[in-house]
Amino acid sequence: MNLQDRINEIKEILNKASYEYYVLDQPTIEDYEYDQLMSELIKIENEHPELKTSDSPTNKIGGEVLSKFEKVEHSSKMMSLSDAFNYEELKEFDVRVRKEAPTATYCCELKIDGLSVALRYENGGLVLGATRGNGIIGENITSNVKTIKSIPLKLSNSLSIEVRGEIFMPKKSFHALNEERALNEEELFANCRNAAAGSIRQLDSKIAAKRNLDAFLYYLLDDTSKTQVESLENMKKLGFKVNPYFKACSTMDDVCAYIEEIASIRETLPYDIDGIVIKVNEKDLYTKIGETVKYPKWAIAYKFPPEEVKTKLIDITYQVGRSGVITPVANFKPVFVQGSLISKATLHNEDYILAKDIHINDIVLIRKAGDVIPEVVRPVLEERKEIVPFKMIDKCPCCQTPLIRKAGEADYFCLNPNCTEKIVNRLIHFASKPAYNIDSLGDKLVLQLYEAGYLKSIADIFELYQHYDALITLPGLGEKSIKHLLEAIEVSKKNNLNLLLFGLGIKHCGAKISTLICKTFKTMEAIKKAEFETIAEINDIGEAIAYEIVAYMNQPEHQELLNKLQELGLNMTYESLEVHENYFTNKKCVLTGTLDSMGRTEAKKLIEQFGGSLTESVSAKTDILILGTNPGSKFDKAKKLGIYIMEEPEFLEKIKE
Ligand code: 0OX
Repeated sequence: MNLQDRINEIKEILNKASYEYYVLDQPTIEDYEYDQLMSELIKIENEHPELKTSDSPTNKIGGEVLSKFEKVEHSSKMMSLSDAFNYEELKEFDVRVRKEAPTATYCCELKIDGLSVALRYENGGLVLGATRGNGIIGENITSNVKTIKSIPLKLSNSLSIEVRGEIFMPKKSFHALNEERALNEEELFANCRNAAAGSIRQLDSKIAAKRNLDAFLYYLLDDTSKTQVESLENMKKLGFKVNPYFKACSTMDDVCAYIEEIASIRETLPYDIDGIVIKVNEKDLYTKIGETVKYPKWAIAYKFPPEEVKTKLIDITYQVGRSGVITPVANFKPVFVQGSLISKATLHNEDYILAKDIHINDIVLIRKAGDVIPEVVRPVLEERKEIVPFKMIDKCPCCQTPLIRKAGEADYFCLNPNCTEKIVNRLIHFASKPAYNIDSLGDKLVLQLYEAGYLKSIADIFELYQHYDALITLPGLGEKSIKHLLEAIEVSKKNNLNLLLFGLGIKHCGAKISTLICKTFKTMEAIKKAEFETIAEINDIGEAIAYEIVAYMNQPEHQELLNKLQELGLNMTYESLEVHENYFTNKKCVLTGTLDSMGRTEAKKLIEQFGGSLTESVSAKTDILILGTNPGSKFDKAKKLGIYIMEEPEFLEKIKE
């Protein structure tokens, strides 16, 4: 047998074995035999690279390392789905559909909680895998898609087709990955979807290959099937993995019964689903029913109500906020809620706890409000064995000062101006992202610098440079990190005035109000002198806010602080920033190296003008790494995390758009 014949033979066995194992879930050959054949093929391809083809099963191991993902235009718009949150909204959908197409029936599918992908095949070979992106332009993730075992690299027919579906990470792989990351002290993924998205965005396909991603396909373009059910059957025949739970339903009542059935087995599924997709089954009705710019009108996603999980309330602890407000916090036995592990939730105040009848040792229901913030729904009274009487604390948990609750207010306050937790939280708030946004000055560092005696007031931040020699000797810090910190502090001094006003932490003066005040008064000098009535007259600002601002500005210690900050060189004027939406809107950017055309401050200003942000360090949350000359370690980290790398010419082009 010549080499080419042997390659063909191995490929055929491996492709068949992969299909049987990963798509049909019916293994036919031993893992050992599979591995041996794979090794033989890798060896042949290494010795004869000219014989390696793009559909070789060795692609499943990964190998290609990209510097960035290229953009690709979709052959037709990749649409998303409009949502229904209850049966009422589903009935309304049904009425809308039947108005255009009275005879319509439905095909129900599981809504896989992953990320959409488009797969293009030419002459039977996989030539492109692309993310949805904005629906018109996505990113080319072909080398990573090729590592997904259930996605065929070659179809049995030499067809040129496009299929779309969902890439996901099975629950088991997600837990294993997070366990490994915990051991390596790496940031954990919040849920299966984030883990899948983080993995598919790896520029090194070898990393993606190790992440055990999987995919269900649900849409075949230019298909001649009469119904969606037929289309799914057709995709199965072509060798694609199709989720087995799809079901034809004639009426909305059948659809609701299907939803109930799936809801009852949801937890036992080996992958996360976040709802049910209901599509009109008859494809010839799609044109008649039509679509909006974003969604097809012939399909809808029913979203499951937020998951509520039982756990034991172990303790109620208390936090002292920057204003001195005392917030009780529920500490419960850690539980997974909608894919993330949580152990704490705010209990707001005494009245909230009393109204909800919450007691330590209760079994409580936890859910994520708005899908993000954990919340204690209620105690499970049927499971209560004893009542541990709840009594709100009467002394500050930090400084033991007796707490005050003003008449008509729900909150207790610690009024001690020297309360450590209060001061530290004030400093943390000042340096935080939404406020003065001092990049390297995170919560832990604020606390460390406070405890070491270098940071007591906001003004101290801007005098830290005087302690350079001492700071570099502090544990965990060194020349590099302190230089970095001092640079970030220096850069921040040019911040717009609204960030400074918000950073001061005046009661009721949040980010939006601060901007409104600055837009009206333009300078800190004018704000200091502003009269109660003038402030209260501003649209959206009432008397309560005006009172707090005037009261703050009238206190001699605050006047002293503001004068000091001015002396230290902080910007005290407001520059109106009309935010124009463009590519950078809501994007988190990091710059490494130097740009030829502008400095860091200018780049930051430009990005912020479009509603984006430029921060110091790369994390999984970074969207774009802007690559200047002589990049540092941020470049390697961004590559590892699969973050989009943007070179200077593209940056300039996108800024101009
Ligand atoms: C899913 C899923 C997503 C096709 C036409 C508009 C949306 N997450 O499981 N999308 C669709 O359908 C597309 N079906 C699904 N099952």
